Amino acid sequence: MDTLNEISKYVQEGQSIKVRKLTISALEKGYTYQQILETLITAMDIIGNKFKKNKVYVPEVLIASRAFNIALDIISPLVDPNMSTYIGKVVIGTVEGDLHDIGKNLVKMMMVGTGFEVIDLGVDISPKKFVEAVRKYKPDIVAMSALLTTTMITMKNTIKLLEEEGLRDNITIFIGGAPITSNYARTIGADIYSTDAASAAELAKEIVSNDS
Ligand code: B1M
Repeated sequence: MDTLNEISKYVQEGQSIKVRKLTISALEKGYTYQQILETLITAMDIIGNKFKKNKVYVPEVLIASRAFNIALDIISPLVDPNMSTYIGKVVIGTVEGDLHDIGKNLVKMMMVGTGFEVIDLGVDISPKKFVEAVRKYKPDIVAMSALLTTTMITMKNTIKLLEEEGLRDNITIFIGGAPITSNYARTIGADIYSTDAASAAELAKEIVSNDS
């Protein structure tokens, strides 16, 4: 079995230590971070489909996700921009009640790679915490991720609170995640929406470039 197939197998099995070693070894062997990333995403897709069909359960998915995030941490520095390419600041988080962070972490990685400074608030972020972060960091973009239909509403509540606090006008609100649609984004007054991490970074770059 080649290294990428092994990474896929051990991500699916949630074997973090093996995934860490194999990711480092794959880089040493000359595999690119893109090849490793594709492998990780495919492995998560396989786990996701098994989860949907009740062939695996939350604990298995959780340990697979940990293994995924460990590998992502190893490859992330490879997409760091050099300082001269800095294009703006993003505050990102997964909304309150939602613990899914793989998609958010991918968006963060791609945005960093595009030249953004990204402040990652983590998961389960309330409207109040987003507001505090906007006051503290003064970002160009607030990026929110949601994977549950039940937590999408927090995006709307966050926008509302930013408006009430007089902070809405100077920032771009970017939302995404599997249940989000362009129609939903429009309805709640978000500025941009995207379906995947790569286009998220490109769109964010376009927005900031048009503003300057
Ligand atoms: Co959860 N889960 N989960 N889960 N989980 C889903 C989302 C689900 C669809 C599974 C299913 O098929 N039934 C379902 C949601 C149903 C719904 O609401 N419609 C579900 C459920 C129900 C639950 C629990 C309620 C299960 C339970 O406890 N009974 C529970 C809720 C916990 C909570 O959050 N409060 C739960 C728990 C978990 C784990 C903790 C076990 C784990 C998360 C671990 C972690 O993230 N660290 C987990 C996982 C991994 C999944 C699945 C299998 C995979 C999600 C994922 O990481 N995909 C998921 C099923 C599935 O999607 N097939 C599922 C890979 C990732 C790369 O894709 O996150 O979509 P994604 O991100 C994409 C795009 O959406 C986009 O870019 C990314 C890549 O290009 N994107 C953005 C994401 N954020 C963006 C932001 C942007 C722009 C683009 O701009 C800001």
